[in-house]
Amino acid sequence: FSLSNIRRCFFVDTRHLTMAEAELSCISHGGNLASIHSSWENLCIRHLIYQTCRAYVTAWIGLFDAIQEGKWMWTDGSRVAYTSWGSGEPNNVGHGGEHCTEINWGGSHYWNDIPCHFRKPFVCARKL
Ligand SMILES: [Ca+2]
Ligand SMILES: [Ca+2]
Repeated sequence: FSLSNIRRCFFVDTRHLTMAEAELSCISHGGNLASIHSSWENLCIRHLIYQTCRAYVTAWIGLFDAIQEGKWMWTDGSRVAYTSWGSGEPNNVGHGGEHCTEINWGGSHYWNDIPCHFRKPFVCARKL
């Protein structure tokens, strides 16, 4: 689907990797971890995860604040204009902080910040 006239192809990888490993995998396929810029895109990506995994499993997206706490950035360099944090998130409460983001938090449309070394499936996006 398209975003601001930028067409992108999305794909879900079901391997459980750390956020950095997931991003490097997306890069090796010519993309980045998915950035999300509207509730519509959030919905579409959740649908794609459901189609692939038969459940709304939690998965990495490309949002991180590892460079400076509270300064959220997308790995593809796009501007952070939309977020869907769950209630009380991002809370940065994990041991060593929480600087990476999972989608489908609680099986719902919310996001949660979690430690980047956790292993999760992930969603890549590549510009067409
Ligand atoms: Ca953080
Ligand atoms: Ca959190």
